Amino acid sequence: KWVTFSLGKQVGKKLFLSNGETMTFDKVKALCAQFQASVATPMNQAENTVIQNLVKEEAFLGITDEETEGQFVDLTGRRLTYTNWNQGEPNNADSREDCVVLLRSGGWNDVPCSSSHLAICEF
Ligand code: GN1
Ligand code: CA
Repeated sequence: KWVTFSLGKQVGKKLFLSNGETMTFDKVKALCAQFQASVATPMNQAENTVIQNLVKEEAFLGITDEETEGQFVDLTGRRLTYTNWNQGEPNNADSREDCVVLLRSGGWNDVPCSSSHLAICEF
């Protein structure tokens, strides 16, 4: 099936692309992997702002604490050197929030990985 990445923006050497579709976190990972890409993971404020301005809805980031509760890592397992948690987050609401979305405000919120949010890949 053809995938059309209709939204994109380059920042430094990184390219963020979205097909504008919402899906569960596993599906976002699979979509990006299909193109040898990863799930969007802002490494600094400039990248965070680019993602925030690229889209009009909450988008998954390539960050989880599925392995160890409370210890958020990127998809290569590395601890984060940049975070932008919204006030009061991460709160692991209902003890089931192991994935992360970028809110419209640019802040981050942990949410269930089974929820559906916008897919953004980074190349
Ligand atoms: C949402 O719906 P509520 O208030 O229980 C959100 C949480 C946030 C919280 C912030 C599924 O939880 O992740 O931490 O708002 N839940 C979902 O107030 O997005
Ligand atoms: Ca939360």
